[in-house]
Amino acid sequence: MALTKNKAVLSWIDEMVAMTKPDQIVWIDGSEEQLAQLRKQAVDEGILHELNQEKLPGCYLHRTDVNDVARVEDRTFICCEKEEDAGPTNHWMDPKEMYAKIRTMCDGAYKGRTCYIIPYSMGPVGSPFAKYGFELTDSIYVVLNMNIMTRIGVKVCEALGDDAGFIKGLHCQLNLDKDGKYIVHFPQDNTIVSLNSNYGGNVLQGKKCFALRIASNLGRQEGWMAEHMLILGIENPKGEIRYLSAAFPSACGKTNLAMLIPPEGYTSKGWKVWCVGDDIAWLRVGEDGRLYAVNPEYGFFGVAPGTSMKSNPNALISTQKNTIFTNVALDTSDNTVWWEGMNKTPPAHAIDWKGNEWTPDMGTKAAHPNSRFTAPAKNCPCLSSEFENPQGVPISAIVFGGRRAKTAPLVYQSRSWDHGVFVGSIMASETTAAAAGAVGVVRRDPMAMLPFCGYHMADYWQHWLDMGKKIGKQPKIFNVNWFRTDDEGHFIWPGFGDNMRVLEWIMKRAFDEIDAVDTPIGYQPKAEDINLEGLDLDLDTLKGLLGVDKELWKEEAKGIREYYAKFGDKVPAELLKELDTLEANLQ
Ligand code: OXD
Ligand code: MN
Repeated sequence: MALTKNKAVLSWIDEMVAMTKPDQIVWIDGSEEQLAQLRKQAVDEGILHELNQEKLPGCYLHRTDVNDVARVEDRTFICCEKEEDAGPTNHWMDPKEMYAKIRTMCDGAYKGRTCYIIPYSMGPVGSPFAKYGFELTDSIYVVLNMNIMTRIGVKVCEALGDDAGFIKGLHCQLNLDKDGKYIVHFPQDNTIVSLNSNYGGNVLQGKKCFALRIASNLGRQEGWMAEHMLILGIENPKGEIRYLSAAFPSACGKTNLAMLIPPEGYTSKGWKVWCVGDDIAWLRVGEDGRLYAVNPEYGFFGVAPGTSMKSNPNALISTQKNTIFTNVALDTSDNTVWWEGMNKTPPAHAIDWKGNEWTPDMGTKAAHPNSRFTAPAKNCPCLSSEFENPQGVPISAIVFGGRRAKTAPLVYQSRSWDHGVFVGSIMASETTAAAAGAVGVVRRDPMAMLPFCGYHMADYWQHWLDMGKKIGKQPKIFNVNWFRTDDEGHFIWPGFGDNMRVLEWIMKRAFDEIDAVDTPIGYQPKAEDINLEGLDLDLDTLKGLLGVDKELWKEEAKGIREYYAKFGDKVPAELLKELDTLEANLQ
């Protein structure tokens, strides 16, 4: 029986059902009883493998199709009316043409299958930040993952009531055709369609599709921001908690930073870090003029390889119950999971992510490098008590960062909000040897939103500038780089928990508690103001890490100008002015 009487919801579902022609329709009510039955069914059908329930209670393993292991950016479309509104960084197709294609591809797509209807909320149900959606799917895996990543069920329908402002989502697995994948967004009618995939980032629509691509459009219209940012709180020895949000491209340690454990010299004095979110932040101006952030998600969809008790104990502990693992290895000795970087001793025998027998001498990876855990946020030992706060947390600092071998210093602060927007717009990472292609190539990823901004990137920068004018008490904006290397290519800064030393300076700056040095690129710490106690790194090395090489930055400025040229005359004048200032400062 339908869980809502909302006419707009029901008529859209009727339309989808007429097109996809399912054998059965099941509304997901969010009850433990229904979820338990679906888990059992998934195990019986071989969709999930039940792991050792003593060691990993409520945990399951899933393997995707071998050609369905990551987000597919080249198959991701923003179908707004005009191509120029999608901008040069998005793929675009005419909405009429795309709808016609979808109608053909989805005609009878659910024949012989069940259509699961998932009512879900991004943000705490009832929060002024929250937005509601429905995802129709023929995948039990999606239902069970959505239950971890979002708030689902009857309560969502009740909170929506008769409102027509919901997000419509259709997911059809079809035959997982590797060349037929489509991840499509229609911002003008808040609709998402995912075809031929069953990989999380493509089909758990609440995450990238809704909370970033569609929500970035909603935020622009409604005056708020949807960002690819972690949110964390830093508690000082006085018990005050100050919050920051931070954007980094993939493979820069966002989940690790979000769950950071400060070094011993800090913890012994009472410093703590609280995680509010590890991937997405929705930001609004509060009545007091401050910027407030909510994590719209309910769980973590983290990369498993490299997660260990050393690198990120909080993440590993989060995965020890009620978690779905995808494409990790199965340790056959005790029916648990393993991945590269979990510990030093691989299992003597495992089943790899493709489902094949595996032994360490084979020289292949047991877990896919993008294998994932879907873990409830509630499992995280350092989850902030404000996680469910419907109003969100007040943000005092915004941090951008990338992976740069030489150019970007360990940390610098922008001179103003507009300069901070410039700093975000020029974010970049250098490709590493780990990825195919040339090493050291700069890939620009403004605000870490390159694959997630649902409209023209230059309009998005303008939105940032406009938001700055609405925020009475603007957070200070910073840039960090944990990845400077020495001449042999070794990282100089220890990273992980020691990043706390930089965050401490950032927060002091955000509260005007410490001086800084003015440099051509912005404000920087005096080396002695970064706490090095207990760290095997001397002041001169730190000075090197903070150094700004003018020649490299002149090259950088050239690269930025070339990058901006891609966006034509849409680049906001404020950003061009900041670029002029940077160039002048470097002379
Ligand atoms: C990403 C993710 O790809 O969070 O950014 O999964
Ligand atoms: Mn992400």
